[in-house]
Amino acid sequence: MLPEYQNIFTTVQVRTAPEMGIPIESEMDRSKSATFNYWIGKVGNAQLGPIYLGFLGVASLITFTIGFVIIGLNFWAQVDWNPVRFVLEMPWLSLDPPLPEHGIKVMPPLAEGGWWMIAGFFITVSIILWWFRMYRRAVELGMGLHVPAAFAAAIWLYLVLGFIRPLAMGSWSEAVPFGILSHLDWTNNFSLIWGGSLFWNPFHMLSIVFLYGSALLFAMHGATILATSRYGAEREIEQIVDRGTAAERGALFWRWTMGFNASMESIHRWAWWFAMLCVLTGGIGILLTGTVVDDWTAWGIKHGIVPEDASWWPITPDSTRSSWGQQ
Ligand code: 07D
Repeated sequence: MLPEYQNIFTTVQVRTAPEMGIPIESEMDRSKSATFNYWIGKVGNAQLGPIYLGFLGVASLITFTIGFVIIGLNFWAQVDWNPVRFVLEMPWLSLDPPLPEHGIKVMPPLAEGGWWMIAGFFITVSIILWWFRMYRRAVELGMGLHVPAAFAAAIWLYLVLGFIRPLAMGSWSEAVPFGILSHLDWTNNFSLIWGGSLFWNPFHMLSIVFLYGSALLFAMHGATILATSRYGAEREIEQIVDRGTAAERGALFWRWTMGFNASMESIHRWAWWFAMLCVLTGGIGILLTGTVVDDWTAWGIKHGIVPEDASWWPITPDSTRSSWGQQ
């Protein structure tokens, strides 16, 4: 069983004249050449390029670079422009949002959050320009708007975290810092400050359901397609219109193992909804925190979700089965 090839890595790579895509009106927006790369071919399509950039793409890359470099220079200044410390201390470096006393002032002093405002502005502009680029390419290629919709869902959570909620709270200091460990620290503190544990926020619960659900669906779908690719399942479009043995086999496998199966098309609909709902519910949960609900544990106790005696787990000889269980 094991020595048999199980299709884990791509073994066959196409080498031919590069596929240049359809003719477009603005030819100068698309790079002219394309090459093949062996290692890229191991994980995806071996062809590199041509890439379409156009105004939105170029503007997005420029604004992202400006924001990224501002963050980098601030980090570097924090280690006295020492390149070795810059690398070694990278995880601990941070560009923080404005101090609380500046509220939602448009331009606080540079060293007290001003640089964070400027970097955040450029990165946000970059993300929005990239969204428009995706939208335009999807329309021009005659596609549905599913990719820009999914990206917009992620941008919703991003904007709630860094813009909408701080605005609603009246202070940029509520926003997330730019930093590797500092943003984790922020996340941890957010959970502790607003009621001790974000777990009792029902939208955090929902967001986790869709996060874990996405991983489960991805595992099931990826595994099913790879396991039936020996019958051509990776040619998904043909399998949708002309099912043949691969799609039917995958469907049969799940019907036999769990009594129900997605269709070749519906599995992608599930995946799309799960991924979107993860960030949509997440954004709602964050936006409600501190604006509508300022203590999720108290909220949970009030609504019978959280036991008043939080020493329920782990069960020890001394612990009771919680006041919640006995109500
Ligand atoms: C963040 C936004 C979209 C991103 C975009 C990308 C660039 C790069 C580059 C600056 C991911 C733009 C960015 C292009 C810029 C430069 C250089 C998407 C994002 C557009 N939690 N938790 C979630 C779990 C706990 C907390 C979500 C699990 C604790 C807070 C998810 C556990 C505490 C927040 C999730 C757990 C806590 C979250 C994220 C377990 C303290 C959020 C979904 C098992 C640690 C966020 C409602 C996502 C949220 C969030 C999972 C525990 C705090 C479901 C599994 C109890 C403060 N948590 N969490 O896809 O939405 O993010 O909450 O313990 O803000 Mg949590």
